[in-house]
Amino acid sequence: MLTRRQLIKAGAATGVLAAGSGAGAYAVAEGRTPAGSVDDLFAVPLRHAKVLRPLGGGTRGRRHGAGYDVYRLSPRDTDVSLVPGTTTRMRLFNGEVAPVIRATRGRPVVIQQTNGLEVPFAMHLHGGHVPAHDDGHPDDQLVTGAGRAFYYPNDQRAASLWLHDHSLHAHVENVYYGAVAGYLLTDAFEERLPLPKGRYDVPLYLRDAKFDDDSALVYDMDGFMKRPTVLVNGSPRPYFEVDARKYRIRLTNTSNERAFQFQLGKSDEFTHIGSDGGLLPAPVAVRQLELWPAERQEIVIDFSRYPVGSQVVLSNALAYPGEAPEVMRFDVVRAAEDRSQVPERLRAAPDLGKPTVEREFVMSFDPASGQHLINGKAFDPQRVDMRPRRGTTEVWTVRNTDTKFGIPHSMHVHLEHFEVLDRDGVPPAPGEAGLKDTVTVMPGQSVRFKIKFTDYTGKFMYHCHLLSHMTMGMMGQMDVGA
Ligand SMILES: [Cu+2]
Repeated sequence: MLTRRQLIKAGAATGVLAAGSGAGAYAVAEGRTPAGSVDDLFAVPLRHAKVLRPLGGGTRGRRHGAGYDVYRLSPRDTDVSLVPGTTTRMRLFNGEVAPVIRATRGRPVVIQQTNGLEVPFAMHLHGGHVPAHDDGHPDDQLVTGAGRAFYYPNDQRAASLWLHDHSLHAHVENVYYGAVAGYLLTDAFEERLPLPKGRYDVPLYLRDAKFDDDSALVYDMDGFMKRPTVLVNGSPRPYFEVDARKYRIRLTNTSNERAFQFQLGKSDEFTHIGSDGGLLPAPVAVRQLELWPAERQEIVIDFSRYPVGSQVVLSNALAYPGEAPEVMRFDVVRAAEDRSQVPERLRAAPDLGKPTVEREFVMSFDPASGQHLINGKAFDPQRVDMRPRRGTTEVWTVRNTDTKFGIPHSMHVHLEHFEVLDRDGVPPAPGEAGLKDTVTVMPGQSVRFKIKFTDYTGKFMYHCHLLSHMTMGMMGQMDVGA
């Protein structure tokens, strides 16, 4: 158990902006032999996220029962070799680093799960529009050895969703030790677009990590600036051999607190096509792109602009001082045909209706208690913080008042995606014009968004997705009524 003193320290230490010394951020790498280290650059090939097949084998999409697919997805302790010659114990779904379910709108998915971990587990489909019973309420935990089924209707727009633990006390460590999976939902609208598909549609699950000299993952709640290794699908700063053509790359940040600001090559241009809630209204040419914890950004990189033999580095402009900024390297190895295109129009945002309710959420750190609070309160599973009504559109204002400690926060809302209206009164940039489910709010900033409650009633969470803030209280509970 944490002492009160440790709690205060942990809370105070979570200021990403307040940090700056970077002391020791890369120190764990020093004194190691370069061979077989997680800190070697571009020494290992990118692991490709394993696409799971429905139970019963056979081809993907095989029908089971009344038109739904059944998967088995169970977390368990697994020893994996992230770099040759080393072993790391992780908590992984089906023993795989970030396995992926590919689902189609209109065809539900049932997931059967047994908790093979020694700690509780409560799986949440991040970005999913699902009944409360299947949403992974923090109290809805599977104890060790227990099992259940989750039902995901897949009645929502195509989007890159992901699965992670949401259990009341174990989620931070369960996510840190690797219990995440991808959930890529497509639909007929998206399938008709000429975007890169098949093996040119590549999900990348990014996170930071700290390893000890024996390649074991080390979790230190205070140590968010001391996780210098970046893993992409579990590969430490890998290289990825690509064809000289366009790729759709789906970026998901599964880190606890790490922010990325991606840059490609020498500030080369790439195309931003989607975010949390799926495709943007229109593609945006960018030279940098931020990705905060739990967010997704989808991009198209056209590698035909580079001669075969080129090596193009994706780097993080928000790396802490002393850290290697490199995230991964694309090696352009062969010419290739490319009939894919990025259309000028992608997907218009839906009309979320006229708002009739306004709410305000003040995100703040309390140095006295070491807790992170929403509207002055730490999470209490016995308390319902608000009762939105189904069919109602609301405007939420999220204010981050943590200027003193310089702590960024985010707001993630379960159940519904939302539309960002403005940041400090300024309309969102084109890259934020699509639907979102997680929005970052910098110290002193206010973000307003519009959200409509549809379909499902019951208890759902909203919280900061810097996971150690959430575990230190920055979460609330809404009970959506009919
Ligand atoms: Cu926060």
